[in-house]
Amino acid sequence: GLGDWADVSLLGIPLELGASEAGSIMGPAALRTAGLPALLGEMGYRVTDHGDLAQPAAVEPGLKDADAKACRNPGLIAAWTRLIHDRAYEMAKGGGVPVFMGGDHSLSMGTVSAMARHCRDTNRELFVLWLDAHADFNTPATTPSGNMHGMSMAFACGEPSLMPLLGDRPFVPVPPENVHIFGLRSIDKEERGAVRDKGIQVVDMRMIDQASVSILLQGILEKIEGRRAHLHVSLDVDFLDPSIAPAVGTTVPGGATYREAHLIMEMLHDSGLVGSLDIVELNPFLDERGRSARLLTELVTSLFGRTIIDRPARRIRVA
Ligand code: HAR
Ligand code: MN
Ligand code: MN
Ligand code: MN
Repeated sequence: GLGDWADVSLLGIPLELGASEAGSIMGPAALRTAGLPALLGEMGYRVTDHGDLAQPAAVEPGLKDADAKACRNPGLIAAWTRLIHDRAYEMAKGGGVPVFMGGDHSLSMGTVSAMARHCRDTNRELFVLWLDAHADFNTPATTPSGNMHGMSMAFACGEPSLMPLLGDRPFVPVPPENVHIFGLRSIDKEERGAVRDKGIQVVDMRMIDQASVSILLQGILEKIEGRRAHLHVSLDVDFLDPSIAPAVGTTVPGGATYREAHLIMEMLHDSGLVGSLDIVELNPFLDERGRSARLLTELVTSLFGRTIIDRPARRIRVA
């Protein structure tokens, strides 16, 4: 509840097996080097750093044979998904705001499913803000690449062919109408059909150009405000324009600017709705003198209430 606003729980998830390009295994280390835990501490939060998860051994993923063949590393992604889900669920139960430092976007199969389960336990509605150039709504049957980071939103919404990845954990799907993809500018043909048919809410880059981040995000927040809600924010580095955040394997031109990204974080802070955060796809091997890691760290401080000048205090609310 509101009382535990001051607690932040950090977890490093050094996972790169969901992507084709190696390097996001170093993401948590780069965010630590950029000073994320220390800065949150200096801002007055009680920060608990749970360290990095250790790579689990592969499990039998339980997918149909053809589906397992269509995916890269399904046995390891299944093992990671279960491990991440278990830890994220425990962190949510412990109170405070969990911040998951990735690692590629397949980690959100574990974090979002854990937040959905936690919300069911606590009688809250889960909303997801997916800040990403991509929809990540592929399935083993539609994936053009086999990369499972392109499937995590489909999993979280209950894609049947992916369900075995979670093993015996209770699966709670996110209602597709509660999912807001924001910043979309790269989507595969079949993914596009699925996003439309499921009723996923999409703000693409053209809409942002025409209507502004401010108006479009305000609309989403107004829909959520006043409900018993938990907003999970999943920040994919490729949401940002590659000119300001080059450290990602799947850059797409035409992304969010520096100020658009900060404004989103500032508005999210003021909403008091954010209950948990993923920072994903940071690939420090592709960075330029740490600038992407530093920008992400800055964005997180904006989400946690850093302002340019003094404003009336609003605190992040813990769902
Ligand atoms: N849509 C493509 C695929 O599924 C690319 C997905 C890239 N995903 C990420 N995360 N980088 O958003 O292969
Ligand atoms: Mn993504
Ligand atoms: Mn992406
Ligand atoms: Mn909670």
